[in-house]
Amino acid sequence: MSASATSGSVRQPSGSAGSQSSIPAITESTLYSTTSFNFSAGTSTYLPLTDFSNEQLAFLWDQVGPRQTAAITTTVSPTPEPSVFPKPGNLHGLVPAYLQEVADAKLLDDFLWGVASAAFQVEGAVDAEGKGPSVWDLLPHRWANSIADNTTGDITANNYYLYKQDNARLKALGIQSYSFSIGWARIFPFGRGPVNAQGVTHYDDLFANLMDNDIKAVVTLFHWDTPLALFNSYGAWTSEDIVEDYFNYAKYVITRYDKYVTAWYTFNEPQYCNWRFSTYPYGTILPDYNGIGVGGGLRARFLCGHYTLLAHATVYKWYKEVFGGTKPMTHKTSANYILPNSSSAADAEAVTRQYDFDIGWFGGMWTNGDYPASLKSTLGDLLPTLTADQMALIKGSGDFYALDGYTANYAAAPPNGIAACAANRSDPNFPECSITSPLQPDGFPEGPNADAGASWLWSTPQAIRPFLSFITKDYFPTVPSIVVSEFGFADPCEASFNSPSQILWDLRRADYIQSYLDNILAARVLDGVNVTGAFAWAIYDNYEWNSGLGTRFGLQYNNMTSQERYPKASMFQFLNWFQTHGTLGSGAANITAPVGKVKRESAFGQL
Ligand code: GBH
Repeated sequence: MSASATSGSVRQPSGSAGSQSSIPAITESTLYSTTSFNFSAGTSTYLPLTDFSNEQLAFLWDQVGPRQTAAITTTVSPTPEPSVFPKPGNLHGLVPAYLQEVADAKLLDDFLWGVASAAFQVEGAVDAEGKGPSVWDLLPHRWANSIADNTTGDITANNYYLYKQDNARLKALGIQSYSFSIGWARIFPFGRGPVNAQGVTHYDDLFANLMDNDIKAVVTLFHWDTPLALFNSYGAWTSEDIVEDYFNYAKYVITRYDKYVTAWYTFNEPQYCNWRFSTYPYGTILPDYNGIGVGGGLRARFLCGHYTLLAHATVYKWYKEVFGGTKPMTHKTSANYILPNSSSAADAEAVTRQYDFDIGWFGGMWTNGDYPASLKSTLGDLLPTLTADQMALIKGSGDFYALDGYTANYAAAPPNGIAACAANRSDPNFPECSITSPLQPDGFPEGPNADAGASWLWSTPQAIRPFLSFITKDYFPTVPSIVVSEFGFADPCEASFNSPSQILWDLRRADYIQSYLDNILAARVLDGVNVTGAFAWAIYDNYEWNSGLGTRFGLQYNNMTSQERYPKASMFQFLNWFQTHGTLGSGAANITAPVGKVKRESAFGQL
């Protein structure tokens, strides 16, 4: 790979930034600070957010601590991709089709499909070109042992500089769409205030490059990387101030990039608000704000959810009614298929409660805008009340349902009973009051388990078919269409292998993908579910939150030292599926790999 200077290879911002152009830009990435961040002061009191100087930015980076820098720190011009990739052959072909009933079925051309990522997990370039820190830049540096392998996201896949090669690879593989997120603190280093022109230029060029490669952009505005300055100044998602700051950020991004975007997600998985918000180390490395206090998990969780919902709905309304946006917009939902552990009424209620807390909590757009009754009665004053105006805002604030549905669970009522649990905030199973398990009622695992760093994940690809029906026909009958916005698998111990030859034949992931996609297709053509898209997580190995770099979800192996990517067998499984049932993008390389099904003819003659 050859590196070329950023200034020569990056396009200048084009198009109008509207009224935003009067906002002063941060011009320099050179960081300097004459003061050091004082942890004891910072965790006992709020830090006012009135100073948007470079020095103040450096002060924020002091809070994070020393960062790592990649070997490559300028945008790399792509080299040609192979016209044929190394791929599975005749001695172990791809996993055969699971569902003969849909073996010949085709998707419509407008089916949206591709691979997914998120800014923090793939970009690296942690403090490059004027970016501000996000809370996820802070945590791995300062929260001792919070990351399984004690790695940081400072470099990860270095996509910030390698995106041109990455996009060329997507094109060569024939992938139609790329689902990725924008880093809020790249555009607004302080979360609000001045726009960082260099960060904007980066995304300008990313969008332009995707267009040049005929890859559709599916964009998430927020995937958990909250600007750290907003934590320092008011506690981020526990304060209603976040709604306005998020709104301003969203307006900026949407105004600038709407013309390049095929579908918008306001938020990734608010269920994990906003990824372990309620368990952040308050009072030690983050301020103990708003009287929520250390251990105030539930209050933080539901306040965060509340402001997330309001922020989502505020952006949606503006997008449709003021901006006049026509692209489909929604938020992504994290939820898994739930089966009752027995035929008892109590276990059936446990299933319903689990769904209420997973998908009902953020499902107001498909109902009257309110929280489910079970949440209101169980949580009491832990759940903020929605006013009539807020409910009206939330109701209808989505154009389609986006499901990140990876796995399944069995649910049982707790031994002391649901009523006793729901009445007691100290009960270990409060507030769901349902106990979930990956074990079948007979004790056998529901499917093969993933890597230990994703112990929640079990390969249960057949669950997606009834789940899609359940969501769209039973739980939210008003849903017009549904996209599986993430699904994927982490093969056990992949990170402990040290050569591509051991890594590339990722059988569990390949098997999961084939069966999962077959079941999506069956939901569509046999069950009549209007499922209109599917995105595999992930484009390549990346930074898996608390599991760090040691748990891998990629359909491409990424060598984190050389930053070379290699498609795994699962990638060819994925591409083969869309070649069979849909369409691959123009300009694709020859990606055809043999399927290991029993045929009359094979490479070895009659079988
Ligand atoms: C997705 O979440 C995320 O959107 C994506 O960023 C992530 O990389 C991908 O999954 C793979 O994990 O640690 O036991 O508390 C999927 C939903 C939410 C499932 C957090 C795991 C933590 C379980 N995930 N959850 S636990």
